[in-house]
Parts: sequence; structure tokens; C-alpha cells
Amino acid sequence: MTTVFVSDLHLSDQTPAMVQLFCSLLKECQNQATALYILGDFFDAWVGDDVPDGTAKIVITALREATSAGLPVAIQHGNRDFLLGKRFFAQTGCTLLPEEYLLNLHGQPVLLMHGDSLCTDDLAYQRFRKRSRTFLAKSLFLLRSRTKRQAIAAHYREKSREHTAMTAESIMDVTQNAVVAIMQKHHTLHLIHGHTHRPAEHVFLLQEKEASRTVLPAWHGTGGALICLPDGSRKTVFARPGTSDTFLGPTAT
Ligand SMILES: [Mn+2]
Repeated sequence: MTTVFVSDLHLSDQTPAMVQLFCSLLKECQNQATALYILGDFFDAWVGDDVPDGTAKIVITALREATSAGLPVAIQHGNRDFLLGKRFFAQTGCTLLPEEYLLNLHGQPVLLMHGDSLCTDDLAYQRFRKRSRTFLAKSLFLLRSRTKRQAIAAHYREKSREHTAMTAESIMDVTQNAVVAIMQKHHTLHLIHGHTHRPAEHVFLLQEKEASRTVLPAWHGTGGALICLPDGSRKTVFARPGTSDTFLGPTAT
């Protein structure tokens, strides 16, 4: 059976085709996968578990169905949806994974992360990240009205767009130093993350052993997923919404 990894779907009311594509991925996983891992930025924005918007309602219902049918779905926070909270996980039956999660994948330890904490050259972002993730900052934010929270989130998205436009590409990527340090900390030779929207398989030496870092694709116009098979092989597959494309191929009969 296969294990499926996705990240950076950035689902919102503005992306109905991607929401539908995710629901069809869930169905495929329900039939053909042992587990689904969502490594952050599942939603383009999440300002609290109360009063979910249309997209959130559709996704919560679909997740509930999939987990009730026996599919384990595990989720990590991304920088856009780190406020996904207890109520969301209770409603969907999904599991919240910590920021750094070491998975035993078919006998091999694999580190799962969203990836934003690895962009250590982006000092402005790391400062913001630290400030916004404290218990106090999150609690104060959640005390505000939903309208105010949405306005604040929109403001930060705009600031993020400006920052992205003004900052060199290399600064917004992960740094190899951070990658090596985190992999050594967890004694693993394989890291899977998202966040940078630069899907790739990077192979390098780590203490004289071959190590790899798989970067998951973002769902821009096309959906993408990493498929890992029990024999240790893996591939990134893409599916276009509104077509007969599938992520896992035809159901075996
Ligand atoms: Mn991200």
C-alpha cells in the first residue's frame, strides 16, 4: 500500500477547483493508500476554528468521511494555517503532528516538516514567525472578532507578498546548514517538506551517507502529491482539476 504526502494546497473560497481536486484525492487515498500526510499550508488562511467559511465546511465534511472510513490523515501546521486548532481536529478526525515529526515509513525514518523554519537566511520572516507563534500572541489574536482577524490576516498576506517581491529568491529558500542540522538532530537521511513551492528531489552527502530532501509541489493550477511505495520507491505525481487525471492510478480490481 502507498503513503501519500501533500502540502501547500492553499485552499480557499477562491480555489473551488483545487478544493474538488483535494476531495477526489481523499477518495483515492481512502481506496488505495494507508495514510495521507498534509505538511502545512493546507488552507491559504485560517483565522480560527469558529465559523468556518464555505471551503472549510466542504473540506471538514470530506475529511470526516475519509477518517470515518478508516483513512488516517495527519496534518502539520504551515505558516498560513498554524491556527488550525482543537475544534478542527475533533471535527475532522485528523491528527495534528508536531512541527518536526519523525515518521517510520516502511521501516525507514523520514523527517516531516512544513519547511518555513528552515529558511534561516530570511531573518525578517523568522522574527515574525517567532513573534506570531507565542501562546500569548495566538490567544490575543483569537480573542478578536472574526472580521478583525480576517482583516489582520489579509494585511499580513499583503505584507508577505511585498516581502516576497523584494527579497532574493535564495534568501527565501531553505539553507543547507539548517537542513543538515535538523536531519542530524533526528538521525535521518530523508527529509520531506513543502513551503518553498520548489518541488525537487535534492540528493547530498550527510556524514558520508547519501541523504535526500524531497520538496513537495504547491497546488497552483495543478495538484501534486508525493507517492511512497512499500518497496522504498517514490514519485511526485500531478493531476489537473476537471480532468480524468488521478493521483494513484486506476483502482485495482
Ligand atoms: Mn508555507
